[in-house]
Amino acid sequence: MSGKGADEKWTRSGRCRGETRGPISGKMITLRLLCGNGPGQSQENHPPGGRGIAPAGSVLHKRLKEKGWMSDLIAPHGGTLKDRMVDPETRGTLRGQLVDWPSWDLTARQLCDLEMLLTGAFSPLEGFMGKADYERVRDEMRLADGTVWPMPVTLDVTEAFADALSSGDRVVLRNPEGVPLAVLEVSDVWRPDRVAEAKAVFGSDDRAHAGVNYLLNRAHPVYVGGRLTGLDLPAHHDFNHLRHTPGELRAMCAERGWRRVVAFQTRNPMHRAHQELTLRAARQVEANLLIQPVVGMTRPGDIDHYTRVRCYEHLLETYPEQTTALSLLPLAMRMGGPREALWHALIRKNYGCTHFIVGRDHAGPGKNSDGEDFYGPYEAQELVRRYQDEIGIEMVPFQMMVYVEERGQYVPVDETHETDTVLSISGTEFRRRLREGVDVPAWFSYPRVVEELRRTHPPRHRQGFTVFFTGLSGAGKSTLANALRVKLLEMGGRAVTLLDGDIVRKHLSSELGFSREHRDLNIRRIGFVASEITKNGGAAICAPIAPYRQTRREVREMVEEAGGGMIEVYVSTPLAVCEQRDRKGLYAKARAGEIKGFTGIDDPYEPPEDPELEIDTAQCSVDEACQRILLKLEALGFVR
Ligand code: PPS
Repeated sequence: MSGKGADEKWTRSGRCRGETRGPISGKMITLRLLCGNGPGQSQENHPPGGRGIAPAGSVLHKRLKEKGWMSDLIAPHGGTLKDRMVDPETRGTLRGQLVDWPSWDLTARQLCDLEMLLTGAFSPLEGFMGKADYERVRDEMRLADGTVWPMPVTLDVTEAFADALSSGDRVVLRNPEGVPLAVLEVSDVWRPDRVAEAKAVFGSDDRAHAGVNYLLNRAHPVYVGGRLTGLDLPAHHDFNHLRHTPGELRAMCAERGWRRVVAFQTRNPMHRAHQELTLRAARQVEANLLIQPVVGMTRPGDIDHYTRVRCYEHLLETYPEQTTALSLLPLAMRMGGPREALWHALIRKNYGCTHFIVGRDHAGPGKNSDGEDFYGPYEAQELVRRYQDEIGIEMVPFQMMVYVEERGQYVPVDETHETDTVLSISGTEFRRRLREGVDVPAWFSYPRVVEELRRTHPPRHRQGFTVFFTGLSGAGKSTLANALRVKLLEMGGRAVTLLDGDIVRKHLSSELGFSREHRDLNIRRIGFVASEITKNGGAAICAPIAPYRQTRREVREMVEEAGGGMIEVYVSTPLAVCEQRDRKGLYAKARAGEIKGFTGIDDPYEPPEDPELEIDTAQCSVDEACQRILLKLEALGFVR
């Protein structure tokens, strides 16, 4: 097979070469037969775009129909699987036409949503929501036609892009490399009230909630709705043998004779408790088990999906071979608790599952700014229970699983007795053990899973970190940053990079000025470089003014997402002292009006609200300040 995009995927994944079994994969889903590439079958059976399976009219489709396999499966949400990929001929025509159409480069989150839309995983949606669907989903958890749907799926764009659009226009949606993936026929363009959306959908406008934070701080301000025509699915180059469209998974169920399938959703590594829970659930409802972890976007700070999938593959060895399968879900989670649980159930229905496990605190976003949980631990179960008859997928509710020492067994917490010795290790405690290289008991996990996690998540003293100084010009940031750099080099063990304000402006941001927009861009660049250094185990020391709280927060997110630590040091030397020092003579010029928009004089500086350290260089020496930073790094485990 030749050609680009999704067609290639079949070749790359090896699925059409008739070999899907990986090293551990007695249990991997075998699609060999279903790809129509076995003896006597031609590749003409392949669907457009290459990933759907058994297109209408194909030999395979006929075979499945004759045997009544497809009809035995649970119906997709809304009745029909909305595969939005076009046939090769239409695709060729569209590719020739779209060159002059407006074009939008999709964000990481939009790419995930697009894939879910194009494959039918979001059936009955046929595109990004229009205003009527959006408003009813937000307010009543239903599409405009009354179908249950709890989560907005919207395409957010910039004001500038939206200004040039009107209803009926066709927009080309591209991946970050510029490859056209789909065409959107614009039905609506509107400015949503994003705070109202956050309150209605997430029950809060607190930015400590990852979904709220994305909506209010990262999403663009205008929504564009419309039907999609799919040209190519987003390309994946990882774990292709474990990625399936709803059509492929349905065909697999049909092929294997799976009628009752219980799905398990996760964004975390799985340990013994999860294994016990999923097996119990499958036995309880006498169903086959589909482990379907999310590999799109999860909560910032989660363990990366590459590591997790290797762990799942190890774990799969512990399940009965004939009855369990692993498949990856390219969903971008919103961490929306109850609404998200209901959404997950609908999605699993589209993949052919009849049952869905909802545990404690499903898709929970953690604690709010006051340290309280956003949702009750079993609120998600309550919501799914309310809708399960209407949506037709059955929930398998589960309590938290704990280990009872005397019985040498995991049981749901409500089945323990007062005299039992109950053992459990929380996610936080497990991460601490990884971070500090502390032993993980055998009752908690499997040695190969822990080993895998330790490989990519070494203890803190071997991880990278970023020390981010912020403060007024002349506050002493560069002096401290230089001294810290030398101290760290003296200690050894890590590559150290200094990203000083002036140096960055000379090499990385030489074209930028000091408007808010340019300052933000400058800081994001620094954040990007620092996160790359951190990811690779180095120490990045940044020393820009970075006057805006939100941009500094973005840097923290980037660094933490890269799997390292961020230490924000507020150099709080008062303006009067900085001005008196005036080493570069810039304050004098700013006061004289020769420089406009000078931080602290006629431009704002927003002090950090919760920095790891605050240092006033008028009150402490350089050595003293360095010691405080090193002690902080030591307390956090980054140096020892
Ligand atoms: S920012 O806001 O973080 O992008 O600024 P930064 O890149 O750190 O600024 C680097 C140095 O530019 C000098 N400078 C100014 N600072 C603030 N406001 C205005 N308008 C301005 N014009 C020039 C200033 O000396 C900064 O260096 P430091 O090391 O902070 O003194």
